[in-house]
Amino acid sequence: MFYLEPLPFAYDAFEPYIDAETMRLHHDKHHQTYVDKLNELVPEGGDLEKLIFSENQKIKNMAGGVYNHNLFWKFLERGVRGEGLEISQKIKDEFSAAALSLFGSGWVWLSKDMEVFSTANQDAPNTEVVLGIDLWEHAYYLKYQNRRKDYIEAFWNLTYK
Ligand code: MN3
Repeated sequence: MFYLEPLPFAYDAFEPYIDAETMRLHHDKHHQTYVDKLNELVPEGGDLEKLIFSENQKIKNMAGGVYNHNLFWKFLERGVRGEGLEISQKIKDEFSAAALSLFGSGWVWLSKDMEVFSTANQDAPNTEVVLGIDLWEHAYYLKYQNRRKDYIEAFWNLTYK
């Protein structure tokens, strides 16, 4: 069985940048759905870090959805603890530009080696990452509607110096 880990901070921890309602839906509904569907597909359970690279596209999608969100909450939690990541303005600009130009739904990540890259849909990063932004509309639509740029700008206010 796969389980949804509790959100490691209060739903309103990032008001006004991310509203509590968005956070609640994102964690309790969207993330939960990935967990539930992964359990349906792989009832015997397994190693999430292997399933994210499954050749079965449905399993890969759901495992990635679980894994990516686990990372996302962890990165945000770091900010709640006041341990925001120190990164240069150049990297921030590069990350923001990649996030703004990503077509459709997906993620932009920053690797341990300060390389910015994106993944489509719920494809998981294939290297160790220190930061990621969820660019699915469910991450920001209630508050920002189509204004992805405003969400990306707000993201830097959350946690990162
Ligand atoms: Mn999401």
